[in-house]
Amino acid sequence: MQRFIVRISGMVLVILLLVACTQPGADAPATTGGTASTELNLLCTPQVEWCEGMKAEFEQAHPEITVNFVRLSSGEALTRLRNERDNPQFDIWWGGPIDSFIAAKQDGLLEPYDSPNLGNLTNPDLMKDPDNAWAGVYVGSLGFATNTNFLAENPGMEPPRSWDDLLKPEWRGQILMAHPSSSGTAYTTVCTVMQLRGEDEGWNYMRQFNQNVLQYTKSGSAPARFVGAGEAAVGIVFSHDIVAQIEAGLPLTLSFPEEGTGYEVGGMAIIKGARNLDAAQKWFDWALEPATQELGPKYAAYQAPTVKGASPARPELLEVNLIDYDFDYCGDNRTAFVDRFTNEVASAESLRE
Ligand code: S7P
Repeated sequence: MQRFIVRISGMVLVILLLVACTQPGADAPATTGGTASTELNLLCTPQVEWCEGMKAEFEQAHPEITVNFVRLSSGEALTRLRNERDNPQFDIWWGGPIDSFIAAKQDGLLEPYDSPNLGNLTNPDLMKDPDNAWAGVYVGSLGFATNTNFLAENPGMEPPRSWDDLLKPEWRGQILMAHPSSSGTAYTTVCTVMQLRGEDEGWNYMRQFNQNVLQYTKSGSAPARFVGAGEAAVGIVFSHDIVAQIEAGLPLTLSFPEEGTGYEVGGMAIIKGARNLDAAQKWFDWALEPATQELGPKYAAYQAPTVKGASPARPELLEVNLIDYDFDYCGDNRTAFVDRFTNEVASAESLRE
Protein backbone atom coordinates (compact mmCIF):
# COMPACT_ATOMS: atom_id res chain seq x y z
CA MET A 1 0.00 0.00 0.00
CA GLN A 2 2.79 2.37 1.02
CA ARG A 3 4.70 1.52 -2.21
CA PHE A 4 1.48 2.24 -4.20
CA ILE A 5 1.11 5.69 -2.56
CA VAL A 6 4.77 6.48 -3.30
CA ARG A 7 4.28 5.45 -6.96
CA ILE A 8 1.07 7.57 -7.26
CA SER A 9 2.72 10.65 -5.70
CA GLY A 10 5.69 10.14 -8.04
CA MET A 11 3.32 10.16 -11.02
CA VAL A 12 1.54 13.28 -9.70
CA LEU A 13 4.92 14.99 -9.40
CA VAL A 14 5.85 14.07 -12.98
CA ILE A 15 2.48 15.35 -14.25
CA LEU A 16 2.87 18.60 -12.28
CA LEU A 17 6.35 19.11 -13.71
CA LEU A 18 5.10 18.48 -17.25
CA VAL A 19 2.25 20.95 -16.80
CA ALA A 20 4.60 23.58 -15.34
CA CYS A 21 7.04 23.20 -18.22
CA THR A 22 4.38 23.85 -20.88
CA GLN A 23 3.05 27.05 -19.27
CA PRO A 24 4.06 30.30 -21.03
CA GLY A 25 6.88 31.86 -19.11
CA ALA A 26 8.31 28.54 -17.93
CA ASP A 27 12.09 28.41 -18.19
CA ALA A 28 12.13 25.70 -20.84
CA PRO A 29 10.97 26.98 -24.23
CA ALA A 30 7.58 25.79 -25.43
CA THR A 31 7.70 23.54 -28.47
CA THR A 32 5.17 21.95 -30.74
CA GLY A 33 3.87 18.89 -28.90
CA GLY A 34 6.89 18.86 -26.61
CA THR A 35 9.35 18.16 -29.42
CA ALA A 36 11.69 20.69 -31.02
CA SER A 37 10.04 22.75 -33.77
CA THR A 38 11.01 21.97 -37.34
CA GLU A 39 9.45 25.14 -38.80
CA LEU A 40 9.68 28.86 -38.20
CA ASN A 41 7.18 31.35 -39.56
CA LEU A 42 8.98 34.61 -40.14
CA LEU A 43 7.44 38.01 -40.75
CA CYS A 44 10.20 39.79 -42.65
CA THR A 45 10.19 43.55 -43.27
CA PRO A 46 13.51 44.42 -44.98
CA GLN A 47 14.20 43.93 -48.70
CA VAL A 48 13.12 40.54 -50.02
CA GLU A 49 16.68 39.73 -51.15
CA TRP A 50 17.91 40.06 -47.56
CA CYS A 51 14.93 38.04 -46.23
CA GLU A 52 15.75 35.22 -48.65
CA GLY A 53 19.42 35.38 -47.69
CA MET A 54 18.66 35.27 -43.97
CA LYS A 55 16.31 32.31 -44.45
CA ALA A 56 19.07 30.38 -46.27
CA GLU A 57 21.74 31.33 -43.70
CA PHE A 58 19.55 30.37 -40.75
CA GLU A 59 18.60 27.05 -42.32
CA GLN A 60 22.28 26.35 -42.82
CA ALA A 61 22.99 27.13 -39.16
CA HIS A 62 19.91 25.15 -38.04
CA PRO A 63 19.30 22.44 -40.64
CA GLU A 64 16.51 20.95 -38.51
CA ILE A 65 14.34 24.07 -39.08
CA THR A 66 12.62 25.24 -42.28
CA VAL A 67 11.89 28.96 -42.42
CA ASN A 68 8.68 30.13 -44.13
CA PHE A 69 8.67 33.89 -44.59
CA VAL A 70 6.31 36.58 -45.81
CA ARG A 71 7.74 40.00 -46.70
CA LEU A 72 5.57 42.93 -45.62
CA SER A 73 6.31 46.63 -45.10
CA SER A 74 6.20 47.78 -41.46
CA GLY A 75 2.70 49.24 -41.43
CA GLU A 76 1.26 46.23 -43.25
CA ALA A 77 3.08 43.90 -40.84
CA LEU A 78 1.66 45.70 -37.82
CA THR A 79 -1.87 45.57 -39.24
CA ARG A 80 -1.47 41.86 -39.97
CA LEU A 81 -0.31 41.14 -36.41
CA ARG A 82 -3.22 43.11 -35.01
CA ASN A 83 -5.68 41.18 -37.18
CA GLU A 84 -4.14 37.82 -36.24
CA ARG A 85 -3.93 38.58 -32.54
CA ASP A 86 -6.26 35.66 -31.60
CA ASN A 87 -4.68 33.22 -34.02
CA PRO A 88 -1.07 34.25 -34.66
CA GLN A 89 0.39 32.91 -37.88
CA PHE A 90 3.94 34.21 -37.34
CA ASP A 91 6.51 33.21 -34.75
CA ILE A 92 8.96 36.06 -35.14
CA TRP A 93 9.10 39.51 -36.77
CA TRP A 94 12.48 40.60 -38.05
CA GLY A 95 13.32 44.04 -39.43
CA GLY A 96 11.62 47.39 -39.83
CA PRO A 97 11.98 50.48 -37.61
CA ILE A 98 11.30 49.91 -33.91
CA ASP A 99 8.60 52.61 -33.84
CA SER A 100 6.25 49.83 -35.04
CA PHE A 101 7.61 47.35 -32.50
CA ILE A 102 6.92 49.88 -29.73
CA ALA A 103 3.35 50.20 -31.02
CA ALA A 104 3.05 46.39 -31.22
CA LYS A 105 4.25 46.01 -27.64
CA GLN A 106 1.64 48.54 -26.49
CA ASP A 107 -0.99 46.42 -28.23
CA GLY A 108 0.19 43.31 -26.34
CA LEU A 109 1.31 41.54 -29.52
CA LEU A 110 4.88 40.64 -28.50
CA GLU A 111 6.36 37.89 -26.34
CA PRO A 112 9.31 39.12 -24.25
CA TYR A 113 12.49 37.07 -24.50
CA ASP A 114 15.59 37.49 -22.35
CA SER A 115 18.07 36.21 -24.93
CA PRO A 116 21.58 35.49 -23.66
CA ASN A 117 22.80 37.48 -26.69
CA LEU A 118 21.12 40.73 -25.60
CA GLY A 119 24.44 41.30 -23.83
CA ASN A 120 26.06 41.70 -27.26
CA LEU A 121 24.20 44.96 -27.98
CA THR A 122 26.47 48.01 -28.18
CA ASN A 123 23.87 50.38 -26.70
CA PRO A 124 21.21 48.43 -24.76
CA ASP A 125 19.40 51.61 -23.64
CA LEU A 126 18.66 52.45 -27.27
CA MET A 127 18.64 49.00 -28.80
CA LYS A 128 16.36 46.94 -26.62
CA ASP A 129 13.02 47.24 -24.94
CA PRO A 130 13.32 47.54 -21.11
CA ASP A 131 11.03 44.48 -20.78
CA ASN A 132 12.83 42.57 -23.57
CA ALA A 133 9.80 42.72 -25.87
CA TRP A 134 12.06 43.62 -28.83
CA ALA A 135 15.71 44.06 -29.70
CA GLY A 136 17.54 46.14 -32.33
CA VAL A 137 19.25 44.30 -35.18
CA TYR A 138 20.53 47.18 -37.33
CA VAL A 139 20.73 50.97 -37.58
CA GLY A 140 20.26 53.19 -40.64
CA SER A 141 19.84 56.88 -41.51
CA LEU A 142 17.35 58.61 -43.81
CA GLY A 143 18.72 60.25 -46.96
CA PHE A 144 17.70 61.82 -50.27
CA ALA A 145 18.27 60.02 -53.59
CA THR A 146 18.55 62.30 -56.64
CA ASN A 147 18.68 61.14 -60.24
CA THR A 148 22.01 62.27 -61.71
CA ASN A 149 20.65 62.34 -65.29
CA PHE A 150 17.99 64.80 -64.12
CA LEU A 151 20.71 66.98 -62.59
CA ALA A 152 22.74 66.84 -65.80
CA GLU A 153 19.69 67.79 -67.86
CA ASN A 154 18.78 70.65 -65.50
CA PRO A 155 21.88 72.78 -65.03
CA GLY A 156 21.76 74.82 -61.86
CA MET A 157 19.72 72.20 -59.96
CA GLU A 158 21.51 70.73 -56.95
CA PRO A 159 20.62 67.65 -54.89
CA PRO A 160 18.52 68.71 -51.88
CA ARG A 161 20.63 69.31 -48.76
CA SER A 162 17.94 70.43 -46.32
CA TRP A 163 14.29 69.66 -45.58
CA ASP A 164 13.48 73.18 -46.84
CA ASP A 165 15.10 72.38 -50.19
CA LEU A 166 12.38 69.79 -50.77
CA LEU A 167 9.75 72.56 -50.70
CA LYS A 168 11.29 74.50 -53.60
CA PRO A 169 8.91 74.94 -56.54
CA GLU A 170 11.43 73.39 -58.94
CA TRP A 171 10.76 70.01 -57.34
CA ARG A 172 7.01 70.23 -58.05
CA GLY A 173 5.84 66.75 -59.08
CA GLN A 174 9.40 65.45 -58.83
CA ILE A 175 9.46 63.80 -55.40
CA LEU A 176 8.63 60.22 -54.46
CA MET A 177 8.12 58.89 -50.96
CA ALA A 178 6.30 55.95 -49.44
CA HIS A 179 3.07 56.42 -47.48
CA PRO A 180 3.44 56.15 -43.69
CA SER A 181 0.35 53.93 -43.41
CA SER A 182 2.27 51.11 -45.07
CA SER A 183 5.91 52.08 -44.74
CA GLY A 184 8.23 52.33 -41.77
CA THR A 185 10.64 54.40 -43.85
CA ALA A 186 7.94 56.98 -44.53
CA TYR A 187 6.83 56.96 -40.91
CA THR A 188 10.43 57.64 -39.85
CA THR A 189 10.42 60.60 -42.26
CA VAL A 190 7.18 62.03 -40.88
CA CYS A 191 8.29 61.63 -37.27
CA THR A 192 11.68 63.19 -38.08
CA VAL A 193 9.92 66.29 -39.42
CA MET A 194 7.69 66.45 -36.31
CA GLN A 195 10.76 66.39 -34.07
CA LEU A 196 12.70 68.94 -36.10
CA ARG A 197 9.86 71.45 -36.43
CA GLY A 198 7.36 70.69 -33.67
CA GLU A 199 3.94 69.30 -34.53
CA ASP A 200 2.13 72.49 -35.68
CA GLU A 201 4.95 73.55 -37.98
CA GLY A 202 5.60 69.91 -38.88
CA TRP A 203 2.09 69.35 -40.27
CA ASN A 204 2.29 72.63 -42.20
CA TYR A 205 5.54 71.38 -43.65
CA MET A 206 4.03 68.03 -44.64
CA ARG A 207 1.13 69.74 -46.43
CA GLN A 208 3.53 71.94 -48.43
CA PHE A 209 5.83 69.02 -49.12
CA ASN A 210 2.86 67.05 -50.45
CA GLN A 211 2.47 69.59 -53.27
CA ASN A 212 5.84 68.49 -54.64
CA VAL A 213 5.13 64.76 -54.36
CA LEU A 214 4.40 62.95 -57.60
CA GLN A 215 3.14 59.76 -55.96
CA TYR A 216 3.28 57.76 -52.74
CA THR A 217 4.44 54.15 -52.80
CA LYS A 218 3.66 51.21 -50.51
CA SER A 219 7.23 50.16 -49.93
CA GLY A 220 9.78 52.48 -48.33
CA SER A 221 12.68 51.60 -50.61
CA ALA A 222 10.72 51.65 -53.91
CA PRO A 223 11.25 55.41 -54.49
CA ALA A 224 15.01 54.80 -54.90
CA ARG A 225 14.32 52.34 -57.73
CA PHE A 226 11.75 54.56 -59.43
CA VAL A 227 13.92 57.66 -59.15
CA GLY A 228 16.82 55.63 -60.52
CA ALA A 229 14.59 54.69 -63.46
CA GLY A 230 13.95 58.39 -64.14
CA GLU A 231 10.30 58.47 -63.07
CA ALA A 232 10.95 61.38 -60.69
CA ALA A 233 13.97 63.39 -59.59
CA VAL A 234 14.17 62.84 -55.80
CA GLY A 235 13.23 60.05 -53.38
CA ILE A 236 13.19 60.07 -49.56
CA VAL A 237 14.59 56.68 -48.59
CA PHE A 238 16.89 55.07 -46.02
CA SER A 239 20.45 55.86 -47.12
CA HIS A 240 21.50 52.18 -47.15
CA ASP A 241 18.72 51.44 -49.64
CA ILE A 242 20.00 54.28 -51.84
CA VAL A 243 23.53 52.85 -51.64
CA ALA A 244 22.16 49.44 -52.67
CA GLN A 245 20.62 50.96 -55.82
CA ILE A 246 23.81 52.91 -56.61
CA GLU A 247 25.75 49.63 -56.29
CA ALA A 248 23.23 48.05 -58.64
CA GLY A 249 24.16 50.69 -61.22
CA LEU A 250 21.28 53.18 -61.02
CA PRO A 251 22.15 56.85 -61.73
CA LEU A 252 21.61 58.20 -58.22
CA THR A 253 23.46 60.48 -55.84
CA LEU A 254 22.96 60.41 -52.08
CA SER A 255 22.60 63.58 -49.99
CA PHE A 256 21.52 64.32 -46.43
CA PRO A 257 19.62 67.21 -44.84
CA GLU A 258 22.28 69.28 -43.11
CA GLU A 259 20.07 70.43 -40.22
CA GLY A 260 19.65 66.79 -39.22
CA THR A 261 18.19 63.55 -40.43
CA GLY A 262 16.21 60.82 -38.72
CA TYR A 263 17.37 57.28 -38.30
CA GLU A 264 15.98 53.88 -37.53
CA VAL A 265 16.89 51.08 -35.21
CA GLY A 266 15.61 48.02 -37.05
CA GLY A 267 13.81 45.72 -34.63
CA MET A 268 13.08 42.06 -33.98
CA ALA A 269 10.48 40.47 -31.69
CA ILE A 270 8.85 37.15 -30.93
CA ILE A 271 5.10 37.14 -31.50
CA LYS A 272 2.82 36.46 -28.54
CA GLY A 273 1.32 32.99 -28.98
CA ALA A 274 4.11 31.87 -31.34
CA ARG A 275 3.55 28.21 -32.16
CA ASN A 276 7.25 27.55 -32.68
CA LEU A 277 8.57 29.46 -29.71
CA ASP A 278 11.77 27.42 -29.42
CA ALA A 279 12.64 28.05 -33.09
CA ALA A 280 11.80 31.75 -32.70
CA GLN A 281 14.20 31.96 -29.77
CA LYS A 282 16.91 30.29 -31.87
CA TRP A 283 16.43 32.93 -34.59
CA PHE A 284 16.45 35.71 -31.99
CA ASP A 285 19.74 34.47 -30.48
CA TRP A 286 21.28 33.92 -33.94
CA ALA A 287 20.30 37.38 -35.19
CA LEU A 288 22.21 38.96 -32.30
CA GLU A 289 25.49 37.22 -33.14
CA PRO A 290 28.25 39.34 -34.74
CA ALA A 291 28.78 36.89 -37.63
CA THR A 292 25.06 37.05 -38.51
CA GLN A 293 25.04 40.84 -38.44
CA GLU A 294 27.96 40.98 -40.85
CA LEU A 295 25.96 39.03 -43.45
CA GLY A 296 23.98 42.10 -44.64
CA PRO A 297 26.28 43.32 -47.45
CA LYS A 298 26.23 39.81 -48.99
CA TYR A 299 22.54 40.54 -49.67
CA ALA A 300 22.90 44.25 -50.58
CA ALA A 301 21.91 45.40 -47.06
CA TYR A 302 24.23 48.12 -45.75
CA GLN A 303 22.64 48.96 -42.40
CA ALA A 304 25.07 49.19 -39.47
CA PRO A 305 25.15 46.28 -36.97
CA THR A 306 23.94 46.65 -33.37
CA VAL A 307 26.26 44.12 -31.71
CA LYS A 308 29.83 44.23 -30.47
CA GLY A 309 32.34 42.51 -32.72
CA ALA A 310 30.47 43.30 -35.97
CA SER A 311 31.79 46.09 -38.22
CA PRO A 312 29.61 48.34 -40.38
CA ALA A 313 30.24 48.00 -44.13
CA ARG A 314 29.33 51.67 -44.72
CA PRO A 315 30.12 53.59 -41.51
CA GLU A 316 29.84 56.93 -43.34
CA LEU A 317 26.04 56.50 -43.52
CA LEU A 318 25.84 57.20 -39.79
CA GLU A 319 28.61 59.83 -39.76
CA VAL A 320 26.09 62.54 -40.66
CA ASN A 321 24.05 64.96 -38.59
CA LEU A 322 21.57 62.60 -36.90
CA ILE A 323 18.75 64.04 -34.82
CA ASP A 324 18.22 62.72 -31.31
CA TYR A 325 15.35 60.58 -32.61
CA ASP A 326 12.83 59.87 -29.84
CA PHE A 327 11.64 56.33 -30.53
CA ASP A 328 9.14 56.32 -27.67
CA TYR A 329 7.53 59.55 -28.92
CA CYS A 330 7.31 58.11 -32.43
CA GLY A 331 6.08 54.71 -31.24
CA ASP A 332 3.44 56.24 -28.95
CA ASN A 333 2.15 58.58 -31.68
CA ARG A 334 2.28 56.11 -34.55
CA THR A 335 -1.46 55.57 -35.00
CA ALA A 336 -2.31 59.24 -34.47
CA PHE A 337 0.34 60.53 -36.90
CA VAL A 338 -0.51 58.00 -39.59
CA ASP A 339 -4.22 58.87 -39.30
CA ARG A 340 -3.46 62.59 -39.44
CA PHE A 341 -1.20 62.17 -42.47
CA THR A 342 -3.89 60.13 -44.22
CA ASN A 343 -6.64 62.64 -43.42
CA GLU A 344 -4.78 65.94 -43.79
CA VAL A 345 -1.86 65.34 -46.17
CA ALA A 346 -2.51 62.46 -48.57
CA SER A 347 -4.90 59.54 -48.53
CA ALA A 348 -3.63 55.98 -48.64
CA GLU A 349 -5.75 55.10 -51.67
CA SER A 350 -4.11 53.88 -54.87
CA LEU A 351 -0.59 53.65 -53.50
CA ARG A 352 1.97 52.52 -56.03
CA GLU A 353 3.33 49.02 -55.34
O1 S7P B 1 15.52 47.62 -46.99
C1 S7P B 1 15.74 47.61 -45.70
C2 S7P B 1 14.84 48.55 -45.01
O2 S7P B 1 14.88 49.82 -45.56
O3 S7P B 1 13.53 48.08 -45.02
C3 S7P B 1 12.90 48.45 -43.83
C4 S7P B 1 11.79 49.26 -44.23
O4 S7P B 1 11.18 50.00 -43.26
C5 S7P B 1 10.80 48.30 -44.81
O5 S7P B 1 10.20 48.87 -45.72
P1 S7P B 1 8.97 49.85 -45.46
O6 S7P B 1 9.52 51.25 -45.38
O7 S7P B 1 8.24 49.60 -46.73
O8 S7P B 1 8.24 49.49 -44.21
C6 S7P B 1 13.94 49.16 -42.99
O9 S7P B 1 13.87 48.85 -41.65
C7 S7P B 1 15.18 48.63 -43.58
O10 S7P B 1 16.33 49.33 -43.27
